[in-house]
Amino acid sequence: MYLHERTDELEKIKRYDYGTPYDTGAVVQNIVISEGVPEHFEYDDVSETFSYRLKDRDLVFGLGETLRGINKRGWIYISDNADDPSHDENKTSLYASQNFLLIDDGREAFGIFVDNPGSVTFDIGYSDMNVMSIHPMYNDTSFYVIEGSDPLEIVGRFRRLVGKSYVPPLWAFGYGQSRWGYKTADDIREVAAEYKKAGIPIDMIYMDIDYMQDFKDFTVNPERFPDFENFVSEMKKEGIHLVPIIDAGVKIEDGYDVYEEGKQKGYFCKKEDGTDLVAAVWPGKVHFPDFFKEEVREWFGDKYGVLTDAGIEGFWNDMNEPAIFYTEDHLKEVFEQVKDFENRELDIWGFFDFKDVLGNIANNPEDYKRFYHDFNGRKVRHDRVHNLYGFYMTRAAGEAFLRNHPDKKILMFSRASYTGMHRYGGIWTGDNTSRWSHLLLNIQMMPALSMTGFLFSGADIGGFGSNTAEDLMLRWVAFGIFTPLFRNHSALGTREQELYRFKHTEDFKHLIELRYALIPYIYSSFMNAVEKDEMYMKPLYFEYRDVERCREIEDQLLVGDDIMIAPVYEQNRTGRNVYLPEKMKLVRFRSVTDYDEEILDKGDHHIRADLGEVLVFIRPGRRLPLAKPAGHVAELDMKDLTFISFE
Ligand code: MIG
Repeated sequence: MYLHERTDELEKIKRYDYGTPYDTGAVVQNIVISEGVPEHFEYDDVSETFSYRLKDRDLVFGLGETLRGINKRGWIYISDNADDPSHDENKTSLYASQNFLLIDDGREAFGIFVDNPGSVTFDIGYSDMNVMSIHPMYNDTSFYVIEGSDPLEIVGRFRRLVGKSYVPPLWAFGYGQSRWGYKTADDIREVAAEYKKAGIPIDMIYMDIDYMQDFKDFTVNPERFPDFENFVSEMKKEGIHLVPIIDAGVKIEDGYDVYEEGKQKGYFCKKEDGTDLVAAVWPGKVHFPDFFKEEVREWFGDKYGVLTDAGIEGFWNDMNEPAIFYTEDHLKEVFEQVKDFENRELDIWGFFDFKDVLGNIANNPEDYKRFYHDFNGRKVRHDRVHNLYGFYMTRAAGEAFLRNHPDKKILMFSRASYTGMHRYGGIWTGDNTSRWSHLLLNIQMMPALSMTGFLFSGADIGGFGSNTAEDLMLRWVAFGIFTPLFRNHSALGTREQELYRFKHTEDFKHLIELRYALIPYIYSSFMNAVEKDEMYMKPLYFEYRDVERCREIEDQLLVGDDIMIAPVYEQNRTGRNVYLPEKMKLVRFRSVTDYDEEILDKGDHHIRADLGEVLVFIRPGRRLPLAKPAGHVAELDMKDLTFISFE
């Protein structure tokens, strides 16, 4: 880029500072601070609220991992990373804070990025249908306004502001099987063997908390996983990468090296009085590493080496909002309160108060005020920078991978996130439920994740909580084959949902084979999005801004530059309505080799799609490459491609 072009480019981004903003690490460009009120907004000093009058035709996109639809109008969203497994439409927060929004009336568009790591409320026409108001809980904010002529240009500019997205190893584009409940090496061997028997391609099996010794990070239970290193290579010979989970909390246990070192070096988060916070998560009592300190990140990041030394090449970081079952201090208070209740005659209201005391122990907001970080020499109470915790845990890992394995890509994705983390890893969207509405939620969340740079992302396919059903699984997999992170995961105690357990094993095999055949397209579209700061999945509107109908299409997506998809996400359907913004070629896949093609005109169509079928629409002048399916990504011949084209 020429210098004058760069200068021009930077002039399209304006930054307004309030209070004393933190250097969160979200932004990688140096933007000079402008005076005055952010363009398009009014600012109220008293309530510390930014407000924008929504025009009738304004569409609002963004916020990454959030609930509801693609157009965010009509609800209130709060960036306040939360471990909440019930993703109902009436909730306001999930595990992520990706404070980028794009507002577009079809003629004029602009983006905003609110760089504030505390809680930020985005009221997008909830309190007043015609007003969008933005209120950070704590004033310390860098507020960016990004100008541009259309949504794609604005997204690109935002993405250059926050830096290049993380790229995983190629094999991570394969299919992965996960479940909370694989307890032994034999459990995992069985999953691998069953996939092989069914002829369903697979590249990863995930290891949930049960592989650890008493839920201690960077340990492996030697009874359940004897000779772990050999097991890792045995699986690798089978073409399978094992991907273990790492949790944020470090178990308090004498003799446990991670605890001992962290304690001795003062690496854990401290309370006001300087003692280490004691919380409880899966391991029982834990301390939380203070990932805000570079030294701590280095130390914790290097610990992943315990597992990479054994041949592990990928991880998922969990419970890093951080999730807190209880803190020791809060529990003490609760017991005191319970005693009070015991000594008084409980009327109905008293009973409800009592229930609240007991029911609000986990992830209690007051607990996030009980500890502090050492952040660039500043002592900061956790709640003011809460949304950075998961980012910095993942950053610890990502920085260590760069340091210790500079020539290698390591798979990494996290549950909690903040903008900037997209440079170090992807995300999965947390504990969804086996519901049809959550398949739609997955479809609608993906383009927002693409906007914010979290390109390597996906949901728990089939649903994490509650029991899945075979038809839901078929439809969800038929969509999941297009998401970069493609993982079937479920919770302990729910119906087992490994694909070989169902009756239509052949259909699942065909779907996963189709995914593998599509990897050349998926991977090159993904890399293109990384390199050019573009979106991997887009709402139709972003490419067909002049086609009126596309303003409201929330259940069809563009994948890369060449195709559109229209997943079926309702039960007992044999097809669905699809709107074509221009003439396209429909390819209805039953398998990689069994498909029919039809050219369809612009407009509305009802299109048949039976269980197990996948609808792909090729745009004019584009073509879809297909590889020959293989059992593992490493066996794919990325050069031996056939093409379905629409001239
Ligand atoms: O409290 O490790 O979102 O994927 O299976 C639950 C057990 C902890 C939450 C994660 C989920 C994982 C589960 N974890």
